[in-house]
Amino acid sequence: MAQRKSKKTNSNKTDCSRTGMTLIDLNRCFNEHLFYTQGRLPLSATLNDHYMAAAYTVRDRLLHRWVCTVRDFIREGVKVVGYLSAEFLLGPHLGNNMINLDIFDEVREASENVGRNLDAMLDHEEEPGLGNGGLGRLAACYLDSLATLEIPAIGYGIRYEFGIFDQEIRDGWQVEKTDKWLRLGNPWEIPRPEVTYEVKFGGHTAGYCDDGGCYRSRWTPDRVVRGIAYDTPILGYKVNTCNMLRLWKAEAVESFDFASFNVGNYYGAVHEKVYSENISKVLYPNDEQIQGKQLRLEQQYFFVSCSLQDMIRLHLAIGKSLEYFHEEFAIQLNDTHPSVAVAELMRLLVDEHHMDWDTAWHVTRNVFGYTNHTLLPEALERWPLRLFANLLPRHLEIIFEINRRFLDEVRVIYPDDEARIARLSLIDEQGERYVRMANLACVGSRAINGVAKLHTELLKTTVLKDFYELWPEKFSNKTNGVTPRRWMVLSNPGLTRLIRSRIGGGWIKKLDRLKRLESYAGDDAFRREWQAVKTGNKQALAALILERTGISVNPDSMFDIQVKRIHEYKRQHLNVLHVVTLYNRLRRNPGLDMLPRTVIFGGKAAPSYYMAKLIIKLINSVADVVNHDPAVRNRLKVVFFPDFNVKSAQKIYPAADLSEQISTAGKEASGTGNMKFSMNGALTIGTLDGANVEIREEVGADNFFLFGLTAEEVARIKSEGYDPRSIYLSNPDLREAIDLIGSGFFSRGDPDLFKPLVDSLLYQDEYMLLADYQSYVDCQDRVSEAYRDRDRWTRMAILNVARMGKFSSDRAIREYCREIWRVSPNTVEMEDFGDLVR
Ligand code: GLG
Repeated sequence: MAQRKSKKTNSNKTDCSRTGMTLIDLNRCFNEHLFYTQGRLPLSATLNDHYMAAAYTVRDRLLHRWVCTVRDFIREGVKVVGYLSAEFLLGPHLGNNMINLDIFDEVREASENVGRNLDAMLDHEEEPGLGNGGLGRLAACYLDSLATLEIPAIGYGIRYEFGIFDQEIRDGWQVEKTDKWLRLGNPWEIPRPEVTYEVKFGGHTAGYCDDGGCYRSRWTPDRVVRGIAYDTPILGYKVNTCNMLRLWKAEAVESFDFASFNVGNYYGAVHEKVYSENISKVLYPNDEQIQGKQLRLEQQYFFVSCSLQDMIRLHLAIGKSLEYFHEEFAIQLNDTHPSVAVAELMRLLVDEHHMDWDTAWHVTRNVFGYTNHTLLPEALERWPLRLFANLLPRHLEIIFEINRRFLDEVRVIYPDDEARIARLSLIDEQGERYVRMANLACVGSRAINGVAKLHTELLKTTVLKDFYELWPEKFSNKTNGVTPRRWMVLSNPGLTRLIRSRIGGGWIKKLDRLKRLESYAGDDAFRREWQAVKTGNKQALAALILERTGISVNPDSMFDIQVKRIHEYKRQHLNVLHVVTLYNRLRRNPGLDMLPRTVIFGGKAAPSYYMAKLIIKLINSVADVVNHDPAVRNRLKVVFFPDFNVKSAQKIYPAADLSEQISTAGKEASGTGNMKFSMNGALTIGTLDGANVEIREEVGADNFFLFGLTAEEVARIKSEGYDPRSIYLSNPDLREAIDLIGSGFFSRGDPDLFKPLVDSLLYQDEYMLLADYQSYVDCQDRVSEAYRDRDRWTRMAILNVARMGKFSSDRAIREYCREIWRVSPNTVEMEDFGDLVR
């Protein structure tokens, strides 16, 4: 077999003609896939056929690089990052892979050659919505950066048959529709029916003495499920590294229970199959909150167990002993969702691979890192002990043993501090007993990190304070980042072209280089071109809004956008209070010279989160009245953009003038939408929360619209006793806005509809909207003033983009690699496997 190495990285001419990168190669491959994969002649091909042919054409090129990457894994025994995440919100693949392969224009031409518009094909792709929001999207950005930085990595998660629900709006209310993303097949994944692991549930344990006289525990489960690997290639930008995302699908070990079948119980026979497959059936649609649902724990354990077994198999396959597992793998726990991994790795090492406890604990403690993504107390995962014991009896034993040893250590350091011991314990013993997953993750990890400076500080002083005092050296901050490939190059081609025309394309991999744009902020011609790009993006979004909602918006108005999950702490209803305030001004003074604004909202509410759904209804109700009031005369428009997802996000961020990042300070761990807006030239109105703090630091206070209480002030006012009603009574504008909502004005005369919302503001106001209201409205007035001066605004926007270098996920991943995972890049060289594939 002749295998030649081609030195050129991501060369446009590889020797392997099957996956060549020239237009001729691509044309041929496209037509071959149309014919041999889809079984179509061009004259009968549908849009889906063309999309599939394009996808397979691109995928072939990914697979070539993937094969080379795996070859290096095996040959060079490099340390690998295992990123465990219950969510990966990837978004559509085709466009992104074309960008990363650097064949966007060629594929556009190849598709035009078969008479198909590329944009129609890109639009046609169903996105894998295997995540709720920021956390899952962060995981996807990190996979892109890991590959781009040439770090060997595997993402591990669940192949949900149904991802995050599709959102429809009916009569102003959110209606959830099942997400059938696999309906037309998924050309990006490769099923590996031979890569399977068994995962045990339930049953009981019994002690025994092994041959060496050691006391051990044997687990006899009452149910076994099989996990099957589905692999998706993840290519880096203009490199040959192609990592993989390995997602697990659950199946029954035996699809038919023949005993039941033979006695005529057909339904009984398939029950086992249905039951097992349930595990990977659907994503839980809650982003900040979990309820103690058994299926959720089953999902977590299922994917964690498959993933750890897989890593162990890979480790053993290269001939290494498991004592060195932590030297070959660095495993990151993306939130507490996969934290049962700490107990599972102990079980695998001790029970299945017969390692002694101390060695196994050494390996475990050195392999894991834990990222915390939220301070919200209701989002900290705890499992009722009884539920945990029923499902994972052996793991509970292991957790008790870890806890016993851990608390013994703690007692030496803090003798007689029982309160502290109770707080650190892996088991919550007050009232009903719970397993505390964050504590398990902290005890079982080498490194613990928050996702923005402020968040990490708050972790150290609040929810993880005791752990910080115990092990300050384990803590560090890793401020989130987003990938400029998807969030600039792919979604904003106009801006990318403009930036390239002045400073080249080096910034796409080294985002700090955007700094060079600073000198263009004062350049008239550049500013005009910049404005033209923004206007084009706004026109495109306006067309999409019209198509999706029937609302026609004016691209010359300021696009003021808040897109993210709907949650009280994110305060979409504060934004609504501002809208109502503007509306009241117009009603009071019909001739008012007001800056025309289009206020756009988008985001899903967890299906069981009543208040969030009521906020959606409120937005739509206000929109309905405002948009139809002739007195407003197009100075104010309100839009709720339905079904906000990665695909629509790619059209929304580039069209924004103003980015709303208005969470109560101390509540949003980081935020990543804030970064995407800013990278696309929107200015931010925001509180000092999450990564807003660092965005403001980077872009400069003059280029950021700051308002509201600080996290410290929020905490202080709360502790002193906060009285929202007195604010309501003393602020006439606020009162007018709230009263209008409460009066039934926006609800066809029904004063009850929004009463729960109004009451929660007046009598509780957990997220302190009223405290921040005036500061927000004043700040919005400054925004309007600034927008009137287009040149000044554009200068600020350019400086925002120029100073966003820090928020590339490449920077974040470099920090994780250096400080947590201790892994280094490995350049993959292309190899011609010509004789193998010709
Ligand atoms: C969390 C937080 C966000 C954060 C994201 C990624 O709420 O503030 O940006 O993770 O770290 N559940 C989330 O989306």
